Amino acid sequence: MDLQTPTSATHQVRGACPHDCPDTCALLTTVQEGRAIKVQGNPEHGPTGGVLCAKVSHYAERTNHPERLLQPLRRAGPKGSGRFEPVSWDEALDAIAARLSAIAARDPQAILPYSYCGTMGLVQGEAMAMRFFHQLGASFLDRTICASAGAEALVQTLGGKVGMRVEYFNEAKLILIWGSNSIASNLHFWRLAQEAKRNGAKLVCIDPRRSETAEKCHEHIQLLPGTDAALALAIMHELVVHDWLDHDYLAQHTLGWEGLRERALRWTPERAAQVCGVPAEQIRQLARDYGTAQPAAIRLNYGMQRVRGGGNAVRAVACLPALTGAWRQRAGGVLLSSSGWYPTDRAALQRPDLLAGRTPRTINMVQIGDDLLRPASPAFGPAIEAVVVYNSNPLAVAPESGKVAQGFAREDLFTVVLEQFATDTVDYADYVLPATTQLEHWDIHTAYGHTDVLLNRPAIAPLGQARPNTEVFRELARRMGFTDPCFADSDEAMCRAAFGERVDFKALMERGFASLPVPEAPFAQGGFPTASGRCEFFSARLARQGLDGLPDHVPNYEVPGSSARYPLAMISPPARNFLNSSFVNVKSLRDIEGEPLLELHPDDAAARGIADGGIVRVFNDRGEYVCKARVSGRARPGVVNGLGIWWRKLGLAGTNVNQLTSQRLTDLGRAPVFYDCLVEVARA
Ligand SMILES: Nc1nc2c(c(=O)[nH]1)N[C@H]1C(S)=C(S)[C@@H](COP(=O)(O)OP(=O)(O)OC[C@H]3O[C@@H](n4cnc5c(=O)[nH]c(N)nc54)[C@H](O)[C@@H]3O)O[C@H]1N2
Ligand SMILES: Nc1nc2c(c(=O)[nH]1)N[C@H]1C(S)=C(S)[C@@H](COP(=O)(O)OP(=O)(O)OC[C@H]3O[C@@H](n4cnc5c(=O)[nH]c(N)nc54)[C@H](O)[C@@H]3O)O[C@H]1N2
Ligand code: SF4
Ligand SMILES: [Mo]
Repeated sequence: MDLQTPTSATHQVRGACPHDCPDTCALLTTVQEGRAIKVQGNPEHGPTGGVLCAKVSHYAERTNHPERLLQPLRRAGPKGSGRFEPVSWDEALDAIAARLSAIAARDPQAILPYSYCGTMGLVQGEAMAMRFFHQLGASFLDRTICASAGAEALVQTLGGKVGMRVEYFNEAKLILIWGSNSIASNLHFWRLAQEAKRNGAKLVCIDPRRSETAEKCHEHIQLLPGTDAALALAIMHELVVHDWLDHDYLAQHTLGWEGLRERALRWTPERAAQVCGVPAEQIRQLARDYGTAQPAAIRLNYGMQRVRGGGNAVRAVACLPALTGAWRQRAGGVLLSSSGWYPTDRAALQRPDLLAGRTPRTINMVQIGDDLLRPASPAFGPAIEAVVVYNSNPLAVAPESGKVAQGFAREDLFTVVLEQFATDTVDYADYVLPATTQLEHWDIHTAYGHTDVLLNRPAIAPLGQARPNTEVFRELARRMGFTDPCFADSDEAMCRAAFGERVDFKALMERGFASLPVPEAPFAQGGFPTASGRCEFFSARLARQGLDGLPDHVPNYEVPGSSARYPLAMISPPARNFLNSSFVNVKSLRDIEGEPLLELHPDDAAARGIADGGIVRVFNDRGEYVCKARVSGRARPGVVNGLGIWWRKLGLAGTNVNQLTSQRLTDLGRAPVFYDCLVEVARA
């Protein structure tokens, strides 16, 4: 039976998980009389294996949620109050088009799109939206909030966001799980790691937090945040001293070995132990394991690059497999992201030619707090007068949210938010436009944790008056007199255009997914997509920018233990049952998480008279956050874990963990430093 044809009261529709997660699962949605009643994993899709995480198993609950936004709204109270009145689509779109046109007549750069990965779909993400903002000449948004430090590091070292194929991790004999809570955020990799474990592999987790994943590995290296490059260099030190090197691979396929070797020799395990806050003997053992196990695989993840030196840290770790020649085997090497393998036709989707020679200024999404408060100046350009938010919740997710809230509270700022739910950001909108969910629209997806393309067909009609993002930008384009035929493209046509002939669209229509032809062991014989074709330990491009050409340990801005006023380092990794700030409003998932929590080590709690379950104030010069203390072995001494990302309005005192984080940027990639943050904690 063709799954797509409704032949009975219930039928199933193939789709793709839209969330910002490496696994990009293939979905099967069961529809009964036009209503989505169940979302499951597609068993035919290898990487999904028929299994979804707890969050998306609740996707039908999310879609049918009684609090879905189902009609356009206009502000009817002060900014931030969340008071609105319903309006028709025509009224809302006419008013928005008129206001944006008026601003654009003065300077379109005063208009800013603000979007991230609420959906990872190429079509509901940056396709019609980008066409619209390109034609308008709006400010560019530097989309750096998650991964750009690590991405830039990979590009400078391996030549792209490429690495091992995930499906071979189960054959490794050693797996380093580095800056990743895989059970929470990369579940389908964790299944492969467990298979490797059953086959005798050793699993080592490198993480300041005793995460759900760390406690299930053979070894946990509980280093201080922001010290990974020191650890990687000390591993290299041991590889050199014990000659656990693949000299042939080094000679043929790497660049800059002499310099890196010299630098590594300065990082004895004792020196790294001081910096990382772990025993030197543990570092020696880690290096011995890495130098002698075959094949040895590293699952690097983005948790370790949210600090000042995050780019250098990823560069240092990404060098390791070339020292030992681990790349020679398909179960050896490193994987941070696979997104660079995709032959996506971004120009066809986003149409940068519509800029017609203009080069608008760029606003970094990480510094939206400061930039919304910045007046016009020759260096900055015009003050930001309008923000169009879609696929993102900046009030909750951007750093230093006190300033973000102050910026969005500006009476003279015009804010439009396309959303599925009344998030913290929606509360500050002038107009709220109800958006469809993944079950209600077309899309096409790449992944960053495997190498398949997935198609998402709508399973049900849009609920209420909800519309896909694409439809909103089509309608605004029409009202603003944009006549290029691309503004009439349908969503299905854009799905086809995303890869052109390079991916078999017929297979996508029939099965829902198609695999890219990526080699099993892509760098077994070198062939890195760098300028030199080698793994670049030394990057001439970075050196030309005046940066260190070799990876090094770059200490945090806020070094753990360096401040008497703020003696604790705070990291804020995701809570397992939320996805960034999505799902916080799904009651069944919120009930599992309970309340906003701060995990503290028993010694740090005792020193402050804090009991498990007590309410605490977490604070620094940027602000204050009130939450419940969880005194537990998940935290190491000197480091507290503020699990994210709660909605501010569902927190105990109207803020969340980002009230404390800073707007500073990483060494590479202009990314945020969420996990480079000193605080003090006291009983509330
Ligand atoms: N359940 C769930 N899954 C998710 C998400 C979610 O919010 N919830 N978010 C999705 C998104 S957008 C992303 S980018 C990924 C994020 O997932 P990951 O890329 O895995 O990154 P994080 O979850 O930020 O951090 C992973 C681990 O790194 C640790 N860590 C923090 N600082 C350091 C450090 O300095 N060094 C080292 N070695 N480790 C450190 C944290 O304690 C955490 O356990 O997950 C995606 N999947
Ligand atoms: N302290 C701290 N802060 C962090 C992080 C951290 O680890 N710690 N993680 C950071 C990371 S890795 C990331 S990626 C960012 C994530 O930041 P965001 O990308 O903003 O992610 P979400 O919080 O999930 O918000 C996405 C919003 O998009 C909406 N949405 C989903 N699909 C659609 C759609 O089709 N149309 C429209 N219009 N809206 C849609 C959802 O309802 C949701 O409210 O947060 C960052 N912030
Ligand atoms: S594991 Fe990731 S990709 Fe799969 S359903 Fe959950 S959030 Fe989506
Ligand atoms: Mo992310």
